[in-house]
Amino acid sequence: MVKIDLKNLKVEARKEIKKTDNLKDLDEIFKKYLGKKGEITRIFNSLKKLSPKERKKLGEGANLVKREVEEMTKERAKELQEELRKQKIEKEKIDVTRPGKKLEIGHLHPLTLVQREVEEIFQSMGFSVIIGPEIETEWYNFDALNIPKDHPARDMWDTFWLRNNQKIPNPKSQIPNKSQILNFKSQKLLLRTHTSPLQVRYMEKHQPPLRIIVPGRCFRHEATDASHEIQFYQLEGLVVDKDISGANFKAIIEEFLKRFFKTDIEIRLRPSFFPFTEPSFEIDIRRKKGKWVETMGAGMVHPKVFEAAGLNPKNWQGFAFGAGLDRLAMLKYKINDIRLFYSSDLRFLKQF
Ligand code: FA5
Repeated sequence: MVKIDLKNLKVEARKEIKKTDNLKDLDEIFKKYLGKKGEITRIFNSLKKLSPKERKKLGEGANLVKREVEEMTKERAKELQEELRKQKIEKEKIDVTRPGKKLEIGHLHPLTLVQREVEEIFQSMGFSVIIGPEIETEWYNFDALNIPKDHPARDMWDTFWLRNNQKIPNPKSQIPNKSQILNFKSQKLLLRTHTSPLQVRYMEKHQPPLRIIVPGRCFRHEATDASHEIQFYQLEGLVVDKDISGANFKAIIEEFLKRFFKTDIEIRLRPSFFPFTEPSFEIDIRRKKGKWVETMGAGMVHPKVFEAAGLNPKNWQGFAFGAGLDRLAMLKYKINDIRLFYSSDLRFLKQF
């Protein structure tokens, strides 16, 4: 008879089961003892060769060891599963006391900040904020502002013209009647070169007295440099009433500049020419001892502009101005190149 040391087998199995640290190895150990060719299974298979007495003794002993190995494996499996669960929890644990990762949040563009600040100042002085189209007709951008075709003054505004298939009445093929001629307004499209078209657009629909500002993007087909861009922002201002003078303009602009710059700045008025104002002047601004920056065109509203808007120039007086918002921002933040605003350079933008 083969001597089988069941006690030793059990001790060995227990040692191995205890030592294992993962479920896969545990499964291997289980198979080593109780798999098809396992050590305990082999004992059972050998029983038939034994005498009934020996069979009973060894069978009972092997059964006991089998149950104990099964029991130990079950226990260890439970322990290993519990360890795995703990490890998983540990891994997924969130430490709410740890400092959070800073999220990158966008912020407003310096030109938007300046536009909002300017709007607030003028609103507190009783102005309404109006916006208008960036694509304009030739009529509103030029003709209605007393800048007729072929007039040299048009060259002041290098224009981006748009291709549009507007049917303009051809006097040769179709004789326009009198009202057609009177009502004819050029619908040729362009990118507005300034915000002044809104003067006429607004006065057509609103009876004075009125006080408006119009912030908006303008476009000019010109070479760029440190103070000129092909796109830039203007702020139009228009005040119309029965009795408005240049003194009103000066007071309002001085108040605005004082509140906007909050620091000592110098202003210089130069006589100038705009077809839609008479008299006209240009306003340059500089910070202490700095370079003069041409910032604003202005003047008293020309009678022709009132007429184009359907108002009687004998009844109304007004002043208008058009300031470069980019130039105001440059002066305020000491920026020496307008092109930085449109460069999308985060090193620049993050400073605001
Ligand atoms: C005008 O555009 C007139 N419409 C202003 C005006 C309005 C006069 C109402 C009278 C009454 P001007 O072309 O000078 O004028 O432009 C006005 C301001 O816009 C300039 O002083 C400047 O600050 C700004 N500006 C003009 N062109 C550019 C440009 N290419 N890049 C940046 N800013 C510009």
